[in-house]
Amino acid sequence: MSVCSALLTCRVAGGRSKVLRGVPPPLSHIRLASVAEPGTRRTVEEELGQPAGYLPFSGAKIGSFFQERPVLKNPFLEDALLRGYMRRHLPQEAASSDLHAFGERVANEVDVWGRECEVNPPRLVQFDPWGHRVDHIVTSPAWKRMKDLSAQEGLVAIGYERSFGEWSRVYQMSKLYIFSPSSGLYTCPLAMTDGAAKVIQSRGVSWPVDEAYSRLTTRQPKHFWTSGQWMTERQGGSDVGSGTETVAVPQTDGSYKLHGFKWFTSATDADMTLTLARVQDRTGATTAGSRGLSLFYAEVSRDEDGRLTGIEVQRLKDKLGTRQMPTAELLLDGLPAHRLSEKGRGVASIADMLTITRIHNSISAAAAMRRVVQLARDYATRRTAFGKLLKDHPLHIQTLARMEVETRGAFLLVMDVCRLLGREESGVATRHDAHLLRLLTPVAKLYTGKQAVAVVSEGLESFGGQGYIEDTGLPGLLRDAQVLSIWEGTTNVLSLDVLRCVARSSGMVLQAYFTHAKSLLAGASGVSRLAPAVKSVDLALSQLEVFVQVAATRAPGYLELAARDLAYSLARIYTGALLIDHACWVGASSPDTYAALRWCEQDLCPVATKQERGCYDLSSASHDVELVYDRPIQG
Ligand code: UCC
Repeated sequence: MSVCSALLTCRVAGGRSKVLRGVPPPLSHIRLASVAEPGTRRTVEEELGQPAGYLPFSGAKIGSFFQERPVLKNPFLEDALLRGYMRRHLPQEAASSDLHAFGERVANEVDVWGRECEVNPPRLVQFDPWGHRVDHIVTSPAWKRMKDLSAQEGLVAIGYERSFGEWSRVYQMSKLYIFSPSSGLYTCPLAMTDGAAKVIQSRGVSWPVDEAYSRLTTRQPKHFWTSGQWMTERQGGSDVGSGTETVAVPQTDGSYKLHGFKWFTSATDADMTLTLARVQDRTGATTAGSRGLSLFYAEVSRDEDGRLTGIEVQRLKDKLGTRQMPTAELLLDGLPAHRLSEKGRGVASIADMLTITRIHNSISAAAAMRRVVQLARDYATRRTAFGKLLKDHPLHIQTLARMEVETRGAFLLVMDVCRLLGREESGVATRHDAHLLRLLTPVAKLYTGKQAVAVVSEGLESFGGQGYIEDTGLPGLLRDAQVLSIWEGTTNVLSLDVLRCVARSSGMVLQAYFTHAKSLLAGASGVSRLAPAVKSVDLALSQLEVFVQVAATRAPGYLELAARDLAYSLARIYTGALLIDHACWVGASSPDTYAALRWCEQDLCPVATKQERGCYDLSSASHDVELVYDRPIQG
């Protein structure tokens, strides 16, 4: 018997062999049994002196080949565009060495926690063994570790410390970009925490929110708080002006008690929340619509019996994805709260939070694309099909390259929004920057949210059937991506928000857009390798200008029908200009140029193309209705 055989089996009484449990079968030995050509080598059975056809329950019998898994490497080191962008805009050693170290931590430590959050989702314990209501949301140890890590790494704090001046937001969001796909969705509470800190800072850090502000922005894990953002009620989360039923009953000390039902509250294990409610007057009456809404601050606390103060957790939501994170239905039954806004200014006051959470959403979308591309390209160096590695199949690499172009575009678009946010917060923003930030925030959110689903879905396909197998962790990427186009404003709601900000600014946001997009092309004049891309963006900008002029003369319904295509056009053209600008940078690489050229090959201005085809005429709207409600002909 060979040494290998001796390791694999041992003789027991009666002359039978048994496989030793827990001993990994040596590959060379198994191959001998399974692939040896007849007559050339002896089988295991022959070596052991067993009759031919003997079938032990052996690991050898499930075959010897196993597909190699994709390996997550340091997501900072692996990302050529992120590193180039940082070298160009934030070359300080302190920033890049922190990103390098954090990338190492994400790959080697945090990613496993993220997976633990997925397989060990939160659960609700409503009653203690003696029947008392406790409403404990039990989360995994990994979820709790994410909270400590977030404080230590300054994932919210960096935005408020502003150590890198106007580039602080870019730095903070770069860390979140590296973290997001491994975070077990902890980026969701961080988004709302950041949004709450921003609202408090904008309104002035004073009682009753001064302590909250310091806790939201601390690096001390023991002091760190997260915040919720409870906006969605049973009637829906888009039209909050008419959908909010929660009332705020004034108390004699100037505070309020909230009564209502919040239908979708994410990261419900938060320490505090910002929420909207209608202040009751002395007769108990409230004002309807947006003008009746005010913004409130409430802490989530427990009384000495362990009961939540003024809150009952009705149930946890059973969601398609984001299962790592508790999302609950809450009955507010006298929740103590403080009004933060003037009466009736709730929506306008929470808008700062919406800006921040929408930017976080866009970062998570770009990060999801980046992660699936990183894993897919690693896998392509390991998996063989039709006689060669996937990376040597040009069609496979073409597919990955298309995903890469989308990912690069998303990254540059989102980072430009972060750049504008950083400028605004450090006091160097011009009016033009402020207009651009207002316009591009919904544009980036809606565009990247949609593209994330498409790119991650394509990414799963590049793993073949394994991309569809739950415990590879890959399907979770797609489930989690799907929410990015839904929460924080759906694609259509944000498209209408784009129209609204154009109207409210009397077109100034568009003026800023055209001026800045053209200035991004300036560096490329005379750069022949980029000429086709520059020509496409130039043409698309002219088409967009014509569209805007024509649309301004039409009835409002015309613009509403065009809203989504307009938002897509704004995203594609601006992203094309950003890719061109980046490719002109002295440190740019030839893939940067190639990505710009490829991006600009698509229809950059679909709103003009569809306008030409009459897609927004009123007759189109009625044809759409007929088509959607087409019924079989009777008889
Ligand atoms: O369900 C949810 C999920 C929670 C989980 C969060 C996790 C996030 C993690 C992401 C990272 C992984 S949250 C709820 C989702 N719902 C929304 O996002 C709301 C969607 N709907 C809208 O955005 C609508 O456009 C509304 C609600 C804002 C429309 O309401 P109104 O009342 O019709 O608003 P108006 O009249 O357009 O605007 C009222 C005021 C105006 O200011 P004033 O009065 O000074 O003129 C607007 O300029 O608010 C201002 N305003 C804004 N300002 C409205 N929207 C904005 C904005 N986006 N930016 C700046």
